[in-house]
Amino acid sequence: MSKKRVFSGIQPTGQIHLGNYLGAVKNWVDSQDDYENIFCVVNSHAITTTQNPQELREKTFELAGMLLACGIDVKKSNLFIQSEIDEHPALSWILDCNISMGEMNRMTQFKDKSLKNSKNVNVGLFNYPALMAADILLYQTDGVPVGEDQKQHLELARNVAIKFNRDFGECFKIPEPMIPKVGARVMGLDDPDTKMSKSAKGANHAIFLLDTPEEILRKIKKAATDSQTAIVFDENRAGLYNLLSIYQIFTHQSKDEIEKDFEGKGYGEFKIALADVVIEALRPIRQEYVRLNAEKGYIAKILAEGADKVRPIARETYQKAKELIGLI
Ligand code: ATP
Ligand code: LTN
Repeated sequence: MSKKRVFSGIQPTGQIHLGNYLGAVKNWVDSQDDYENIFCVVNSHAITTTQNPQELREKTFELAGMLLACGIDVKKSNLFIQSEIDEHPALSWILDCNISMGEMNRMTQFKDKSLKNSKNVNVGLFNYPALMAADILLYQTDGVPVGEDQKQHLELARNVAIKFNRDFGECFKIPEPMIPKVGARVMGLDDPDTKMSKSAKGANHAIFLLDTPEEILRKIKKAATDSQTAIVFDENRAGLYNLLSIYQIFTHQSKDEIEKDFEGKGYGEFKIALADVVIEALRPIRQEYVRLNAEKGYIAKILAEGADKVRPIARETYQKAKELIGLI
């Protein structure tokens, strides 16, 4: 039986952090054997917010290197740059013409991002979910591994696919969201009520995958908790809950085991244990990143090969959509 296909994307908008890693990238890596995998550096999405052109180019290759360092294996997965395949914006236009203003207006990420980028609220930012739907639908995707924050966008992708298939004839597979049970929403260390984000300011907000051991320890020591003492999983104690969830993912222990190990111990001791676990998990990624980054030509070759492999799938779907809608 052939494997199901997964597709996911990540923007080259800044340094990749523990939220991106635990919510998405780690799951891509861990399930590479189970699926046919397509992963994409979505640089066209990145220009919905202001970018410096030269920096964007660099960050695109750096992010691809980072994904390889995290364990994306090109023998098992295709990795490519979104802008290398013209069918993404082309299909996005057809989808635009099949999404109502009302549905697009409900997207909460647009509201959040337009508040954060009030000087540059452009039409692309509003249309962002249509381009994301095109990314997914072009590849006849079965599953989309993402963090919790992308749930609403995936629902829109499903809805537009269902509507198109109904109105014009069978064209797109209806994709299923794949959202992890733990790690789907890693919160900011300085403010456990907001999700960890690349764009948030604050020196202690996020742990980046390239942080040094010293930086990781410092940030975890400073992480916001509360005035209680017991180390237990309690969703009402958001700061501690966030730290415990990170610990749980890296140690693969059950909640009971973790609570038992820290019985009678304080925040200080738990934070040091957590920092140790995170430092050791990220150490090989950082080392591999440094090694790979010295080989820019290698990364460019991987990306070109990835695009060449998936392009025929995108072309076939786009051609079908065009025909069904009467564009040729
Ligand atoms: P940010 O808001 O941090 O700038 P973003 O929203 O631009 O990031 P991407 O970098 O495109 O997001 O996200 C890549 C993947 O990481 C997506 O699957 C997204 O759901 C996931 N992700 C982003 N932030 C978190 C988080 N705090 N917790 C879990 N998953 C996350
Ligand atoms: N919007 C996503 C990034 C993204 C994506 C995709 C994720 C763009 N296209 C297709 C999954 C599938 C985000 O995380 N901000």
